[in-house]
Amino acid sequence: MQNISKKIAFSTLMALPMVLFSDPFTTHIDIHQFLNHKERVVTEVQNSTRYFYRNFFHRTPRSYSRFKSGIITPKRLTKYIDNWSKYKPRGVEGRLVIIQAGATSDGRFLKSNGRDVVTYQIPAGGSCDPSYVRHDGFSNVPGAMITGEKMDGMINMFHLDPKKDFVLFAVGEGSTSMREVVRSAWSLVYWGWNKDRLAILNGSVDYDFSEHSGLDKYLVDTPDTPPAVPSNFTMKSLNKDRTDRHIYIDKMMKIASSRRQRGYFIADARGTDEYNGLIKSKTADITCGPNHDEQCYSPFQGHIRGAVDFPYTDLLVLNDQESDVNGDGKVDKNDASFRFKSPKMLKRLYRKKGYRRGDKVITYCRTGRKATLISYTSEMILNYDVAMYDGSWIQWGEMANRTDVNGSTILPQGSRWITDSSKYSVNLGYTDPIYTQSKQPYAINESSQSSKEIQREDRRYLSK
Ligand SMILES: [Ca+2]
Repeated sequence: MQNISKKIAFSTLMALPMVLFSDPFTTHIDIHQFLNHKERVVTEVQNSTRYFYRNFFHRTPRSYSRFKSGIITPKRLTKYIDNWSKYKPRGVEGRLVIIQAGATSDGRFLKSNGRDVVTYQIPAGGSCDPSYVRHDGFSNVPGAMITGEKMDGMINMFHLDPKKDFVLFAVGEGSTSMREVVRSAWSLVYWGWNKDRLAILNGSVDYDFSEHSGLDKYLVDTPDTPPAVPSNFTMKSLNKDRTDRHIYIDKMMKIASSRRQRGYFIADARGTDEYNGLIKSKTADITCGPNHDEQCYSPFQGHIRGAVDFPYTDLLVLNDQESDVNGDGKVDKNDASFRFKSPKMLKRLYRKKGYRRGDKVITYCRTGRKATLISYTSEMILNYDVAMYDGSWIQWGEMANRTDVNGSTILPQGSRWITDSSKYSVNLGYTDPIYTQSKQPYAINESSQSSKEIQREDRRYLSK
């Protein structure tokens, strides 16, 4: 025991100079900066300290077979299903609630036992609704994080006890609903769900439980029916505020325009062509043009200054097909596992993209779905500090001093919210004519001083 304490004390001592003086935050702090930017420095020291503690007590396992939450293997899941009370992670009191997005290609679901393991189905599209909009105080954010009320509605639909139950999300088939499933899991993280009681099945049910795998005995034809009457739980009872996992356009502009962006690793999850501004970023709606029946595009393309090209598919294994899991008569990339790469490979991938130890990961994509895979990986697998710019390109790419085909000016010249300048964006390309939703649907409040209203509202909800 004494030896261990000595070892810990020694390691702490050795690590202390690192916390105080090492990158990414504190290398170039001199006394003037310290006096001028005391608050910033304090935050940065706090960040470094938090990073140190996160990583001192947490070591990412090399293989997913050791994960009991966050992301789990089919083998772990079969143990959970076979004998939940025996194999459940320590400290979990409640049930295993499996939420499967869509059936497998032959219409099947993970089996339950009607007692402490239940399986509910959600539509393959998950909880994702791009027409869901919230206002951040400056403009609308299409497809924003759901409100606390909606979150509570979701947990109560399935009687999820936020203080007891373990929730496992599983994708029925292929990769298409992966984004929505991870977004759902991320919403639980954001609203404070205990991370030790949350997981995603690594790979689709189709792949993991195919006949080929020998695990198809864990599949049944019908999922459980959700209770008829909703329960009355609330995420407020967890007393956990993780609203800092999302940032908004004002903060993103500050980070984008800061000179060296030291301490940030900004990941653009959309795809290389969108990153390079080579293809037009579409919005979900077909309400543009003079007759309001044309595809909407963002007025300009490119990426946020300092962001790296980090397509979310880079996180996944897309070439390990072994058998015809989707039953279309051929074995091709659509039969791949879509599993997450191993933690070791992910770490290497982040490093290759430019992540440096202690960086805060900032993620975005077009609507905030693809980017959640990077957010989730950072938070739940690698234990990196992460925040998501939820507005993403659907908001960012709109904020120009341009006139759309309907004759409306989006932002007036000189507005502090204009993002199509080299100060904020790179690889600028323009859509012409501008098929955009323009000012009205975005409800731009140009004179707004900040864009923190969603965060404020969510904090108010949690403290009520
Ligand atoms: Ca196939």
